[in-house]
Formats: sequence, structure tokens, C-alpha cells
Amino acid sequence: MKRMERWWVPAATLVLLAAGCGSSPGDCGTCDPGFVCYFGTCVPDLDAAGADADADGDADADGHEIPGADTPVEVVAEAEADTVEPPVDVPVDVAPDIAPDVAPDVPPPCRDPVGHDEDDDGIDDACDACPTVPDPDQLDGDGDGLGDACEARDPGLLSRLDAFAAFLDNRLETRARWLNNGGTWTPAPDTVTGSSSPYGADRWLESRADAPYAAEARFRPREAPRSGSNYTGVLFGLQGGTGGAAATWWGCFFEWDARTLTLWRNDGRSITNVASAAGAVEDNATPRDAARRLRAIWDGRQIVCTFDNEAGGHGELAHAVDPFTGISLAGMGGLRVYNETAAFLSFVLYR
Ligand SMILES: [Ca+2]
Ligand SMILES: [Ca+2]
Ligand SMILES: [Ca+2]
Ligand SMILES: [Ca+2]
Repeated sequence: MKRMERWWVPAATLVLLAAGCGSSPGDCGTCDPGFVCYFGTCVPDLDAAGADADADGDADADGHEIPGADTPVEVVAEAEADTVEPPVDVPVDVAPDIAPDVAPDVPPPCRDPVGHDEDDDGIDDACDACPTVPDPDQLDGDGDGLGDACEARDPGLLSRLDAFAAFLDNRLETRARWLNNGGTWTPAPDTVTGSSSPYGADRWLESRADAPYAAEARFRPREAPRSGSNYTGVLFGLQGGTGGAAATWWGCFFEWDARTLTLWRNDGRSITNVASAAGAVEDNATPRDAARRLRAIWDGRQIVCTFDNEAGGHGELAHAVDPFTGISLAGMGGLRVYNETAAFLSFVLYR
């Protein structure tokens, strides 16, 4: 006998479920399997086939699972689980082995090359973070785009190339409007040769702004000079005079005979040796045609001249500038030879 409180099946449903039952109360005749007679109506036998006990709906009237009656959905899911798992593991195991071979520290390809590599380090001038110093690793510790090899001693001072002349007719030179004053300046592939005898000859760029900046020139002295002091220099703080002549300038110079590094200033009346590095900056045996580099760095407080040659020679000097003298260091950058002939390889203004 069923309890009344278990009756929740709607009356309309009961009519549909009453197939095979009699019409009198208590007389159902024979109910279908899974049904019981209740006041003349065949109703589901909830004790024998509980919904919760047969979640997949394939139980028989007594609640027993029917062998082989699992749904196609379950069969497919199990089959896929067996075949999908191996591919999932493959990329996880393979990726660590591939990564070291695929991602070495190689700079990305140069997207807009000029087809020239001034320092022959494999990096095109247009993409070289330091175009005049071989640095194939392109290290840039402070991430400002200027390679470590080109930074000043204080890496926070300079941050970019303001002008770079490889002395080729390439796109990086278009801003450089060179003006010549005295001597002879002869363009050649990858160089421009300045010759002055006995007086100085200047070559300079259009005007640039003030500190901080650095001007750099690389050069190879040419045929031996006849006599006297022989200077090759990088100019900065150039002030234009009348008739295109440079009226005043500062310059870091290398002198051939004594192999010295000196700082000079032209105040418009005379040219004065302001400071000198102690002793020679290279060995006397260094060949005349060795590549050398002069750099003048102005940070707003002091001028630092540095010298390097390809044999490892190095020297530098520092000169504090008295801010009350009113001496301007703003202006143009350039090249100078005095009683000397030198082939200039490149010129750079850093900001
Ligand atoms: Ca390069
Ligand atoms: Ca380089
Ligand atoms: Ca940098
Ligand atoms: Ca060059």
C-alpha cells in the first residue's frame, strides 16, 4: 500500500499512465511492469524504480541496470578520452627542448637598413645602437636605445644619436649640412680627408643645442706631416662668425709627435691650450694609419675629452667650466686638422 503523501504526479499524467488498468476502485486488472494498482488506477511503483537510483534512465522495473544499455554519449566520451590525452602531453614535453635553440640573444632583423655597417659588427648603421663601436650583442643596460658601448661614464647623460655621419650618401646623413672653412676636404668612399698646411681647416655641422651632448670623430692620419705640431681634433660649441667662418669653438685634439690629448679653445682672439692629459695616450710604436677616436663630452659642468685607438691605447682629461665666465658651449660640432692630414671615418653627435 502506498502512502498518500507520495502522490505528486499531476492528474493528467495519471490518465496517461493508466494503460491496462480497470475502471473500478481497487480493480486494476493487471498493471504493466513498474506500475501498481492504486484505487483502481495503475501508477508508477516509486519504491521499485526510484528516479535518484537510476540517473541514466536505463534501469528495468526492479531498478537493475540493463547490460549494454549505456548511452552513445558515454561511449564516445570514454573513447575520446583514451585517444586525446597523448597529444595533449606532447607539446608540454617538447616546448622546453625547442626554446633554447629558437630564441638566442640575436637582435631582430633591421627593418629599414641603409646597406652600410660602419663598425663592421654585423649590425646595419640604421639599426646599430652604437654605430661606431663593434657591439654585436647590442647591449643597452638602461634601455634608452643608445648601446652601452656608446654611453658616457654616467649612462644617464646621453640617450640617443642626434646626428651620425658615416661619410656616405645615406639617409642618416641628410640632416648633416657640412660647411668647410680652409684647407681641403676630399670625400672618398666611407671617409672625408682633411688636409691643412700649415694652418687649421675646419668642417662643421649645422647648429645644435646645449648640454648634455657628446661629439665624436674617428680618423686615420694619412701621409707623414713635414714638421711642427700636428693636430687632429673634434670640435664642439662652435659659434658661427661672419663670412661662414667659425668665430669660436672648443676642441679635443690628438697630437701626432707627442701622442698627447689636449683641450683647446678659440675665443675669437686666440687659440689656447686649456687642459692636457698627463703623458702620452698611446705608444710611439702605434702605426700612423691606426684608427683613432676622439670624444668630447659636455654635461653642463665639465668637459671630458677621451681618446682611444684600435691598439688599445686610451687616455682622457676633464676640465671644469666656470659657469660665471659666460662662455657658451652651445653650437655646432665638427672636425679640424692643423698642420696635418687625416681621413675621417665618421662623426657622431650624441644627445
Ligand atoms: Ca654596425
Ligand atoms: Ca655597433
Ligand atoms: Ca643605453
Ligand atoms: Ca665611414
